[in-house]
Amino acid sequence: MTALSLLFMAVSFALITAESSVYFREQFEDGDTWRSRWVESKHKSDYGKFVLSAGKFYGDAEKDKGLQTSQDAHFYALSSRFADFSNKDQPFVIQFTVKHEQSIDCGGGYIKLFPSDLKQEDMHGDSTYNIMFGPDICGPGTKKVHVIFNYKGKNHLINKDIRCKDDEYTHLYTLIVNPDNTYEVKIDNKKVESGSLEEDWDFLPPKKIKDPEAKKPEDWDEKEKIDDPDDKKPEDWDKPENIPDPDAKKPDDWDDEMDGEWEPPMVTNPEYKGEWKPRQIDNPAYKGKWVHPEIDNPEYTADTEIYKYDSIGVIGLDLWQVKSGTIFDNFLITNDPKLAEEVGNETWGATKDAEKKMKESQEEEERKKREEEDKTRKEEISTGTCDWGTMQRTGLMLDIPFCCVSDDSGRIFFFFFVLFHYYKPIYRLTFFIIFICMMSGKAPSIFIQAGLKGANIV
Ligand SMILES: *[C@@H]1O[C@H](CO)[C@@H](O)[C@H](O)[C@H]1NC(C)=O
Ligand SMILES: [Ca+2]
Repeated sequence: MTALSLLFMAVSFALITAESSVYFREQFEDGDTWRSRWVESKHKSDYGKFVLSAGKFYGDAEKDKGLQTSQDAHFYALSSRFADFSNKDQPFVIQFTVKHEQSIDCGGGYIKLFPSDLKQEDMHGDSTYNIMFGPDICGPGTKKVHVIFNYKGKNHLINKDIRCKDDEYTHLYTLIVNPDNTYEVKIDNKKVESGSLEEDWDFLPPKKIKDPEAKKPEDWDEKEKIDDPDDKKPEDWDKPENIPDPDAKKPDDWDDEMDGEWEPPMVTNPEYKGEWKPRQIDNPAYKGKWVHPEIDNPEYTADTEIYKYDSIGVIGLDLWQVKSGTIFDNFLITNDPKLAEEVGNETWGATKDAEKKMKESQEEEERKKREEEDKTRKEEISTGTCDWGTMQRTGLMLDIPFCCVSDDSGRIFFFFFVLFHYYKPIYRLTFFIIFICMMSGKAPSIFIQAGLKGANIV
């Protein structure tokens, strides 16, 4: 064989091993057709509905469409099937995007991967899954990325704390599981955690345990220092802590008969030395800290295939959301981390900046509108424009100018109420008019009621 053909073989072998498989890819780019690929569970009758939406702001009106939860305080259970495969001897990557545009308070943003024997119509919270992965938020206390593996029938949570994103933008979540039993978690195509499956989950019992036979010998001396037996308390050590003040003098006008026997006040004794403690010396019998000897754990059996699942065939969204609005998109399951990174760049990476821009310009517009409204409101008030709508909007009783109250207590109460609760220079005009009204005092007190209602007091 020539060197060239050897090289050729090596190259084609590399190409073959580097060949990537995509087991599942879903980007919701064909309108309502996704409904034929995703199955809603009927385990409960009132699961929340997913709708196809790019949300309130997005980078691309079409590409950013994904599955959005649409009903508050609902469970969701939707899944999609793909050709069954095993991740034996190859990397495994699950990746998707999540956007909590509703500024989520409590709700899941994770996916579950099921073995292909899952009955999709009956999928529910207790259905057996292989892997659960993705963000979970509930209040300020829970903001984490779940990485749960089912190992020999039991679900195991990761021992590490991986913080998830809690803003309102789209984020890319990636989990890579390698056949050498290592893993990596990425958010927005950046590694946030990695390590070994065996170390970061409690799949296996510990390798070593403390020898149950071993006991610390009774005479094992663990004291590093002891009292010096030669050190004796000096005879003159003990002195009282407080003594009568030697400088104190009995006052001249002290009358023993009237005032009782005179006693000098007590002061701290300068010669007081405190409690005597013997000097410390090295313990000649010290043997060092006793270390409990360890033995191989008889319960431990190494497993080189912790990572492996024989059957992966369904991806599901099995969630609870208090405030709905989360959008899931760009699902990808592959054996090629590089491809996943590329796809991540082409999807999330391509639209994230435009998405941010759109949200920021919406916020800017919102702010301008609010300012504009504030301005008109102030103008309305200062020019004395008064209609029922303005009154309700401002909470200030602009019909006051017309409500020349007749009843005394109501008038006074009302005047002070307005003064204390709404005093701003801009309202001086109103105060002035109220004052005039009070002086002329004509209208019925029903106006007071109306005014209070306007201010949301009653
Ligand atoms: C994805 O994008 C990042 C940032 O632009 C870049 O560094 C990286 O090489 C890209 N990855 C791939 C596989 O194209
Ligand atoms: Ca999409």
